[in-house]
Amino acid sequence: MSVPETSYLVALGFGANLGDAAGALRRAVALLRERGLDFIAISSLYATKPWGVEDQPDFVNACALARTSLAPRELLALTQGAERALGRTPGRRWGPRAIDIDILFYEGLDWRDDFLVLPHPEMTRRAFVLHPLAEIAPDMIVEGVPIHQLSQKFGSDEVKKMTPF
Ligand code: PH2
Ligand code: MG
Ligand code: MG
Repeated sequence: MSVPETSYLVALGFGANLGDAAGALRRAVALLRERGLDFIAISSLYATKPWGVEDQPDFVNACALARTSLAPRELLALTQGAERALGRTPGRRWGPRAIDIDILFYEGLDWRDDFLVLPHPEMTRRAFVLHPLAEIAPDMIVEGVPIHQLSQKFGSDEVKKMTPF
């Protein structure tokens, strides 16, 4: 008989703005699932205006909730391996990308090292994260405030819901 492993709730953010961006997000979820991540909820796809560097194509974004028994750095290795497998190449900060998979939140954890900061330090400033996440985790609390409340600070003009995932 085996003892069940403890698992933790995590939130992931997905984005892409090169080539078939919607397809890249779907392939990313399929690959992470194949590699053992247990998805609980996935938001709609959203068409979003580029943030940070504005002179680039619009993005497709989505967020997901999953359960994992991986430690944070192991989860980061998983997401970065999936990015590479899906054709992500090094590029400029906030610039165009074939796929981006960010760990936004890890249950019960405030974490900071040279490679990973949790919760994601920019997530509360990004409508392209807050709108999709509010769809699947409105009551999740980050920096003391529920996601649905944080998302209301932003109009929906730069973030348009497209289709179910
Ligand atoms: N990702 C970035 C920089 N800017 N803008 C949007 N709309 N969506 C993104 O996913 C995004 C961005 C760097 O990760
Ligand atoms: Mg990112
Ligand atoms: Mg990233």
